Amino acid sequence: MNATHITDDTDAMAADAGAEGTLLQVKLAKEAARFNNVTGLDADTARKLFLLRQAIVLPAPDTPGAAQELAEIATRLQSTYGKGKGTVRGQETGGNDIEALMGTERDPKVLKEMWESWHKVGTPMAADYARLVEIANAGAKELGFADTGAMWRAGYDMPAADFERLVDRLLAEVMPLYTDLHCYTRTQLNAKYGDAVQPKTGPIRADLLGNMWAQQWDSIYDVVAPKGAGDVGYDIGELLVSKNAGPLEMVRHGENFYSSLGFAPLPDTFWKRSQFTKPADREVVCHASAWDLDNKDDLRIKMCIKVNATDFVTIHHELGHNYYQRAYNKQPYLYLNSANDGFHEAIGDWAALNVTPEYLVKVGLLGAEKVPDASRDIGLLLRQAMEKVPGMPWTALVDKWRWGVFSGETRPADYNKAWTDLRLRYQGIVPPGERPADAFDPGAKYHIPGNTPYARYFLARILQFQFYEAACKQAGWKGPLHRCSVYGDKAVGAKLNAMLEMGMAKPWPEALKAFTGSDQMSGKAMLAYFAPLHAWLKQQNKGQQCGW
Ligand code: X8Z
Ligand code: ZN
Repeated sequence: MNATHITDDTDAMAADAGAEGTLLQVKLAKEAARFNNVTGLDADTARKLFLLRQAIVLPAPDTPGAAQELAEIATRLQSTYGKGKGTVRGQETGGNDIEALMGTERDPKVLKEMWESWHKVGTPMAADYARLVEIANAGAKELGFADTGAMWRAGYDMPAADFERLVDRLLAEVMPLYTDLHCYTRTQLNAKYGDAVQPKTGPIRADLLGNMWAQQWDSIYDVVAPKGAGDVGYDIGELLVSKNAGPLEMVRHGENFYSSLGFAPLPDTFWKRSQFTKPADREVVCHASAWDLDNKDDLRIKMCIKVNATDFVTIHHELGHNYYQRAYNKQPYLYLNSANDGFHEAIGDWAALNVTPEYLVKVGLLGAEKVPDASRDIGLLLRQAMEKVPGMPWTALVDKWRWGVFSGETRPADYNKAWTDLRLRYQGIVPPGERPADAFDPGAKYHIPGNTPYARYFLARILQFQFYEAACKQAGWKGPLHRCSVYGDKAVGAKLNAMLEMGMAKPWPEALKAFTGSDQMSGKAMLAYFAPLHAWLKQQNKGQQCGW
């Protein structure tokens, strides 16, 4: 496939297969749509018919050639991204490398160069994207949805309009925490770089935050760490390097966590067939993903692993997909999925929340004498907040942008302006300089050319903390929430497995209730986790003009 070997030929094959798949899915969806107004169906049949109608990311209309054109565009977008390059000090650099370097480079001139050169990847995508929107919308209309965005929002066991309100309600819950983190971070960046690079007030320059999309800021933890208490004493990447642990050992650590909860080891084929590191001899799509090739146990991950803390978390994230896939593999075909797509993204992130200092001691990565004591809690929480909290506005805005694009509210001529406006409004960030008239910055984020809906990551950010709080309660944990690790707890594992096994058979509130006891998504667990930090941030921000 073209994900692990991009050539013109594999692109052509992928496009053909994609078109065939779309045609079949649309045909089945239309047959299912005939039952839209039929009453008296049992709940299970009605659910399956709905899933059949709704479970396509990009539908094509019946018009001859439309499915083929859509598949060719989608393939071209994905491969353009996969082959994308930027420059670092004039040196051409691939996406995976430039992405990692954004976390370590500290020269604002070079960061600007990296950010701007990478964002050029989007420019040739703009026209293709506008055409893709046209075709997919025509397809969605034929299936009875107002537009493709409305179809995506319909996948949450509630009316599409209610889902939009749910996202806004959850975001509003956690935004005060984000705003305080933004304020504190801006102060530290101003102290480091000075007014000319980062002013004391207003938005933050997007390229200074240690990540190409400013979606997580933990890579600049060293820049914002408070003196003394901020020295948390270890960095997972450095621990791995000191142990001579490479990508494979990192994946073994991930597997070991799930094994400790009672999950069966990964099959041999996983180790033989996965792509763990970037092949030297060909172009691949480096953006991490997890695969289930036979709906049974041919599980694989595809990554270009680097030995650092970010990829340690991402490995846990990808394995979460694989364990979920295997847990629900006995479900009927249409239920071979997570309760909603946020659940799929949340399991592995939940697992990574259990990577506490005490856990690292247990698995032999950290010396017991190096465990940071309670005086380092603010540092630990701040580092964790830098990783998790910026994702809240970011994961909400990516699909807010697409919803506007699919509904037609945002016209192709305004694609980039709408993106930059949303980034400012929700994240409080600005590009490092004027954007060129032909810029298409959304194209420089994998999930836009990859056509992966993104609201799932927003839900996952909320859900992972709900899972974590519930699991720690089940385990009888009494200390500060962020120090809890359920590593080795088979009872928690069994309860988790019970939720995973349900697949998509039941509406998501039932799955959530099975594991957490509540059927409501809520930002409270996340806020409880970060409560001591939030109080500290408010102290630090006294006298500052927070917001942007
Ligand atoms: O795309 C991913 C995963 C794919 S399974 C690596 N994530 C989002 C992103 O990178 O933008 C995980 C967190 C958010
Ligand atoms: Zn994922």
